[in-house]
Amino acid sequence: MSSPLHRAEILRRLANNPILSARDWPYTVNSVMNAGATLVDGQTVLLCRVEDRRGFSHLSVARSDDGISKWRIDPKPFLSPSPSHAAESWGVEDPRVSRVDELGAWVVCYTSYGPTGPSVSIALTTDFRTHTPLGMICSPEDKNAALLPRRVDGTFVLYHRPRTVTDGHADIWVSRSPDLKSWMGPHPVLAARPGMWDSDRVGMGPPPMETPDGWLCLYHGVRVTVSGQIYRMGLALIDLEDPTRVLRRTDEWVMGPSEPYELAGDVPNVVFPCGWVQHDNGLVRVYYGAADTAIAAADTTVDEMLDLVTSSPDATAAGGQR
Ligand code: BMA
Repeated sequence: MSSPLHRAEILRRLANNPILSARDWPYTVNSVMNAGATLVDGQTVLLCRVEDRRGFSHLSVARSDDGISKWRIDPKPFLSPSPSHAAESWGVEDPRVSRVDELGAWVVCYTSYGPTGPSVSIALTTDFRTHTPLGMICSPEDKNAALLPRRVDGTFVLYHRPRTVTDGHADIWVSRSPDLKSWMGPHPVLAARPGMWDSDRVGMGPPPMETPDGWLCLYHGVRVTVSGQIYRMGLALIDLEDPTRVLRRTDEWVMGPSEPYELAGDVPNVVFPCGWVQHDNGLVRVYYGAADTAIAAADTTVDEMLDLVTSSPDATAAGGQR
């Protein structure tokens, strides 16, 4: 029951969730999940992770006029594992899509997965029909990469999640590049918080969104419990001029698994955001993977997210990293 003591949810699930699942696909697949998202000529384009029934993933395009329904799904994958690239012989996963006006293109950051572990690769596209691979940019183990949509202080900025320690927890780091080929860093940015809902691992969700208050970030956090892992989402705000400096971070999660399609599936208890689309009227639609089985969406606004994150604890006391 709601009472004045219950806070309203800022991410409101669509009534027809999940909006895409394996049964919508024009060919036989196991599951669809974790989609990057963007607008192309007013249409919503999702770049979906599609897992086939061998267990390997590829990336496929789905388009919709309203971003909710009547999805047109391409009959062939947009990006499949490269046969000449052993590091992705187990598939390509979890794309984040950034529109980079300077390049007149979208940059797709995705996880290449193979026997050596997950690594980060990038590709360019101008039409979501063909792509130009730019290769692996972060060696194993590394994943959850998302590029800012513009340079900061002359360099491109990539958030990613290397596995740097042996105790199991993993944090968000940042690397910078003058040309998307050579990379400097990484530098630690946002850490898992012992004892909290994001105590074990954190990873950037969609490419951070530029706002007057800072780069608005939606990230996933993982807690390992005796009955398995729980994936939830939180918000953070990063300094516009210093991409290593976290200004604010919500103490509480902003969305956790609670609906049947999030609680049950190939991997129960997972909400995993990789894409969001900002509309002219201030609406932001977040696309997330539900239980590694389907794609769901939730609506919010930039103002609501900023109100919440700017009233969250000051993170700069911890040296701008939390
Ligand atoms: C992460 C990634 C995601 C997946 C999540 C939950 O490590 O592999 O693709 O959604 O685990 O299984």
